[in-house]
Amino acid sequence: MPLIAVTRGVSSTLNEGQLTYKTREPIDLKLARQQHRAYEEALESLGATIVHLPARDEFPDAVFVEDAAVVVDECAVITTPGAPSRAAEGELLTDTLKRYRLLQRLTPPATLDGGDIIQAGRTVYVGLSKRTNPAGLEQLHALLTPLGYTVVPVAVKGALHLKTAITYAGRNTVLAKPEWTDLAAFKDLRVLEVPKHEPWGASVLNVNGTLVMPASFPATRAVLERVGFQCRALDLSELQKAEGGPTCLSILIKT
Ligand code: CIR
Repeated sequence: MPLIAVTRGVSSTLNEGQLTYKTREPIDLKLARQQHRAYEEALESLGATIVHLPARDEFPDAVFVEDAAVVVDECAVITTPGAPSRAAEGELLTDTLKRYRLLQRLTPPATLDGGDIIQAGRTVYVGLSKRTNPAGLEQLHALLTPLGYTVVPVAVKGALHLKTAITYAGRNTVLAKPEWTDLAAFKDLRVLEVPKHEPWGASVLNVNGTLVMPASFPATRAVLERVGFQCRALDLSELQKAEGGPTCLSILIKT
């Protein structure tokens, strides 16, 4: 099925972005841009068509485009990301997303980051985190349940987003850092655990059956490959310094 990947260029202000769990380290912008381009090329080689939006320097974190919208088959929900510096990022996506989907919007007091959303078939898991509040959960629930989705709230403990703690790898399997979430919500799925020394390894992105993941987690890659997943490891060091990972750099849209 044709797949669009919406991305956004790296802001020259990325060094001023939000940090919650990581200590600030200088980000090499030139390298960050090379890594971002290599990410786009990897998605292209896996069959996605890249829709690249220009960097917006007034939004340091806007390269992490996933947080500003949630796209399902029937609609695109423009979110209000939970960090005040990011709250208006959803509006930057409306012109692009309306080409592919009916648009819906969350309204105050809802805040929700796309990084807190996991979709596994018709089930949508919503992480309650520092970024996604109960009003965000309620509004997403009100939009998606009439469309036939089951919306499941999940606690996020000690991680920025649900997708920092757990992602859906495909084939009824999730990859998790168990301490950072409540695995009871995923009891119907097979759970693979990241090795203890790679706590940030749980975030992988399934693109047409291949898992795009950071090269810095080789032991996690081995866990995935042992059970038959195809992996594509990328150097994302500079984007990881900004607390980003492979999922947050794109919005995938089936067309
Ligand atoms: C932030 O704190 O919002 C950014 N520095 C990182 C966002 C990463 N987003 C994601 O994993 N979905």
